[in-house]
Amino acid sequence: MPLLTTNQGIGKYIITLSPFMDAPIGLDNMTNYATLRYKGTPTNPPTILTSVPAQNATPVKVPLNIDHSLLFTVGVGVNPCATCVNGSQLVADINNLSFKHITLTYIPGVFTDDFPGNPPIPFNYTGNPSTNIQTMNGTRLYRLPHNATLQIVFQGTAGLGNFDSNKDPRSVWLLHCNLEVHITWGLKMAYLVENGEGPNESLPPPPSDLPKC
Ligand SMILES: [Cu+2]
Repeated sequence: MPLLTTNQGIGKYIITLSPFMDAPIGLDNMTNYATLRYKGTPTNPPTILTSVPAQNATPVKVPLNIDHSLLFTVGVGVNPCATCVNGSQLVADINNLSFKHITLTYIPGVFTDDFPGNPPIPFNYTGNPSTNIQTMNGTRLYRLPHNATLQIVFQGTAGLGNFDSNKDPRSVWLLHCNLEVHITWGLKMAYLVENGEGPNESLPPPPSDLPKC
């Protein structure tokens, strides 16, 4: 995707650059300015006053036909832990599932493909606060056919993805928090993207010398 398409009329332009941030986290919120001068611009072009677009006014092309609509609630829970100081440990979860394994080789029977696309129990916003904040542990994947389009509503926090459906191969794809510590708490899940048609849309078989479990 080009960063800048120079398809405007000959002239001198101002470019501004500011960070996109949709989470309430402190950051260096400066706006950078630069000028862009097209070839053939007169030495002293007229100056036209303009205003800077609103913060986060970023046009994004999104697909309009969706195959899978997911709602992911992201939370923190407390699970029993026999070896921990207080007998319990903080965990994080997506749809109440704390993902337990770092190694992501897809081994049939170890990873299952029943990751819930919605929270198992809808939160009662007008009820009493939860008393049970234990999560389920699991190594569940969400299965997607080749070339599927999905949208995810995240509740609780925001995430940025970098999956490029045009370039990235079919495989198991990990979705995780951007904070390392939360990943160790289980704030992750994975997609299992099935092969499509032909070798260009399929994962090659593992090499013959791949170590066995
Ligand atoms: Cu996190």
